[in-house]
Amino acid sequence: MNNNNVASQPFDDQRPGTSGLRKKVKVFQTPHYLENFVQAIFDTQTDLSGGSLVLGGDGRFYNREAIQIILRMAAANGVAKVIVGLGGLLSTPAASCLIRKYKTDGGIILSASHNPGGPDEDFGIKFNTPNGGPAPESVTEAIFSRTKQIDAYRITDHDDVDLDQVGEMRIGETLIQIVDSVIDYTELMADLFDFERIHQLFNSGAFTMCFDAMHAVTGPYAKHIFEERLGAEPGTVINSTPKVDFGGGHPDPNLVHAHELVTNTQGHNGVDFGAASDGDGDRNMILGRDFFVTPSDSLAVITANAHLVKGYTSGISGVARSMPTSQAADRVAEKLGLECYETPTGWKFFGNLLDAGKITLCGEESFGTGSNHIREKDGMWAVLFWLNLLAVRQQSVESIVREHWKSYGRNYYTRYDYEAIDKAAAEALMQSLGDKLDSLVDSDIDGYQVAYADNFSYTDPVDSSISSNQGIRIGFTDGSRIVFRLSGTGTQGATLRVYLEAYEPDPQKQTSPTEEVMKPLVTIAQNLAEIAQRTGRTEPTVIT
Ligand code: G16
Repeated sequence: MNNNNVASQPFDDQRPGTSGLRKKVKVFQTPHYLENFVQAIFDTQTDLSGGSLVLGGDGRFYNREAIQIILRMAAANGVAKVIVGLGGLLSTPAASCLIRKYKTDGGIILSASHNPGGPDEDFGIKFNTPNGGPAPESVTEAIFSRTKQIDAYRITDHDDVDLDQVGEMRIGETLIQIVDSVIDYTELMADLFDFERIHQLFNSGAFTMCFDAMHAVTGPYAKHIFEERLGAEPGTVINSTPKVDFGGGHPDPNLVHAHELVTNTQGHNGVDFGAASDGDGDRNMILGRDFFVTPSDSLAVITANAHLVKGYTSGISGVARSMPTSQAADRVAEKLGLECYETPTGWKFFGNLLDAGKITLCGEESFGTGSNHIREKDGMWAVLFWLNLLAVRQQSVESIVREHWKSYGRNYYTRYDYEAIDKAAAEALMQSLGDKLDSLVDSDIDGYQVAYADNFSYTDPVDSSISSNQGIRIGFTDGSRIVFRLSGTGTQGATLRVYLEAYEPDPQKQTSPTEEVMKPLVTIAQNLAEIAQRTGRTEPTVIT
């Protein structure tokens, strides 16, 4: 076995975005591209030499090839042990679970999350630190700096490892353990949730569910947990076989892309409970019969009801939400006397708060919810939380949410995405909006009084690091809000996200359709940002 030092040259586009480095597969297949980035991880995360690593991905096209390359590089870089998911598969939450459980020096997760997969689609890679969470900006910036200087990487000559058998093998001195992460992950879930009670709910014969794995990584986890452990009817989990191209679909659990699931929840024969997860299993969507729970509301309901769920009965320390997420959770926190933190978009910003015990629960409008059990958002966890809640409260999803609105008011919410727009035009749009902010404060726009207008900047309460330029917020005196941001996960041009929120405290007025309530705010947002003039788009690509 030879360790080779392969000469290379830096690529200038390897700065990780909101969640790791995401590019088209073709870019990752460029000679030395993946290798350079991985070498930058090994060069900057020096504990990995002589240490241990978790490795796996969401199963998308190029997952297996990338794993073989990384294993050979791990061996050449002196990693003592690599724990790999069976078949190269690890959901992002399961990877976080393994890193924490086996106390490794970090993990490499291969995923482009909810983005489509296939030879012409997306791939991604990210490093998670020993707490199990996405690397903070200090680490991703160090990795990026290294990619700009790199001139060689180390790789061992070795045949491909068999990823499809649980067991152990070696590449030189490096021990490779292939594990079935479904077992470790299920154990963690069984600690947090009342599996017996959920089993009774399924056994009652009066409760039906559909879970859409979207041909992505949660299939094996969901089949095992829902159907084998909790007694849900066979067939409860649909699209359960992970595929390299996610069956040609877009593994994004929202009303647009999980249309099969949505149909299954509609009408008299609709199931009582519907849920879906994304490509790498960290996102979730929650549905009742003919009823959609916004991710922001889901976080608020979970926070308000945590005391009813096994792993959280002793209370929660605090809650956090990303800035564009609706303020529904803030209202619950206020009532419960809890701290509620507002962080920039990106799960990595919750890590310090969780590690310091300042929060127990956190969530994002982008279909992410989680707790201190790991350091990633966790799709299956959110679904199990709702199942446990339904089993305890013996009410429908809709009645739980409507009761919640009665107590706390309703935060209507919607997001408009303008995908793949010209990058320069998107940046100019944000710049021009930013220039207007001072003049907007206290002004009246179409009858809405502006209370504040700023560019969000976050000072981490634990390490005092500052993240500025995190999105433009325009808040109105009636509690409604418009937020503008450019996405950090797209792989083509720029994606403009417009987040809209309106607050309705009066239960009599909480039944209006979201589109209707949002109309005036949509018009304000489109005019203020001059979206059509600057991007040529009169309609968003996706509304969620
Ligand atoms: C990632 C991040 C999330 C973020 C989402 C969208 O999720 O982990 O924190 O909310 O991207 O980010 P953006 O608005 O910048 O596209 P995932 O599920 O894609 O890893």
